[in-house]
Amino acid sequence: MTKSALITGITGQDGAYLAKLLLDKGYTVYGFVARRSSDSRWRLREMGVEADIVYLDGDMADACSVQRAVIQAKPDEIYNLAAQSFVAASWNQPVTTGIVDGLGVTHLLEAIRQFSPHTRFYQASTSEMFGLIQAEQQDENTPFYPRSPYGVAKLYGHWITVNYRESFNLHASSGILFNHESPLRGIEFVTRKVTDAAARIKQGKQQELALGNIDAKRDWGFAGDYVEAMWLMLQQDKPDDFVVATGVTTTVREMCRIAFDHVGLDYRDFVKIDPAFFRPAEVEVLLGNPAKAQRVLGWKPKTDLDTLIRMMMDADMKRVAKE
Ligand code: NAP
Ligand code: G4F
Repeated sequence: MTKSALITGITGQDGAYLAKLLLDKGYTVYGFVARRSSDSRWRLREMGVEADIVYLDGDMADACSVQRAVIQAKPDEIYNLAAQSFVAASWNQPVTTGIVDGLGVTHLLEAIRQFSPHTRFYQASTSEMFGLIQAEQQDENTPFYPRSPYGVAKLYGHWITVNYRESFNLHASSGILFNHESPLRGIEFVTRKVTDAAARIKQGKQQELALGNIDAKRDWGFAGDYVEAMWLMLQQDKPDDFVVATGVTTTVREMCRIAFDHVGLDYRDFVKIDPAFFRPAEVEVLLGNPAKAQRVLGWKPKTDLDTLIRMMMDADMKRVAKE
């Protein structure tokens, strides 16, 4: 029988990759979409799936709309990807971030508990919950120490997912995903900011690139690989929490080198450090241990950072040339 899934945050990077993955598997896909004044479906068009989705409108801050969507879809699976996901913005919008990324999770879990308890639930948790890291390599047992309103809100979302699993026996799993990128990544995140700028500089449309802390280290993977891990979590008999990462960490500086190198430029000639891009509290380094995901889910990342950055550079070179 055809399975069905409801994806919140379907218009985001991961939503677009996940929608394509599920449609390719034969799912009926419902997309929970917030009303915006301008087009937000461009990623779904890029993936060629815009017309294949059943859209349900609402907002994670609005419990009534969340409840209505769950009742209308009564799906086999819900993937909660909706969030104010930009860490830097969370200091300027701490309350919205708390409501959408934190309480919004309860809106969904409560709707599932009351109206659709058979539904399996995936929560988009994050390595930002590790923040000021308490172990050199972070796994499912590493204590959390969030460093931003975003990290704090996500930690609430994570624990309420665990709590509803334990309290009400829901099939609710949490993916603690480390940074993952793609040509569909938002332009404000550092990898896309760099690949877009390198393409513009190469094509004479920009002169320099202002960045913040380029000594920060991240464990970067490819979004297309990571949505497979989300799906695998909901195919298990037992719900659980899983770290999804590559197990390799790299500085922003080295990522710049790879991107500029790909178009024959030296990043040192163009990157300027601007204090405006430093954060009130920084997560200096993240490095995940995906051993449990590999052992239980049979998941492994397929794309290394070099390949990922080259893929993003190629896409940005083409897009900038067309502008
Ligand atoms: P993204 O591109 O920023 O997408 C976020 C999505 O959430 C968009 O569809 C956005 O809609 C939607 N959204 C925001 N506020 C909403 C609201 N109030 N009501 C309903 N929808 C709302 O994020 P992403 O990179 O795909 O990440 C997906 C999820 O994984 C997020 O929860 C993020 O926090 C988490 N995560 C991401 C990473 C990563 O490295 N990418 C790592 C760990 C965890 P609009 O398009 O209309 O704005
Ligand atoms: O690309 P970023 O903005 O991503 P960040 O903060 O790691 O968050 C992303 O990954 C999380 C998973 O760990 C997700 F939960 C979250 O939703 C999001 O997807 O910044 C990466 C690093 C930071 O250390 C930042 O300080 O790059 C550093 N950086 C240096 N200069 C910069 C810049 N980041 C941005 N965005 N812009 C800069 O100019």
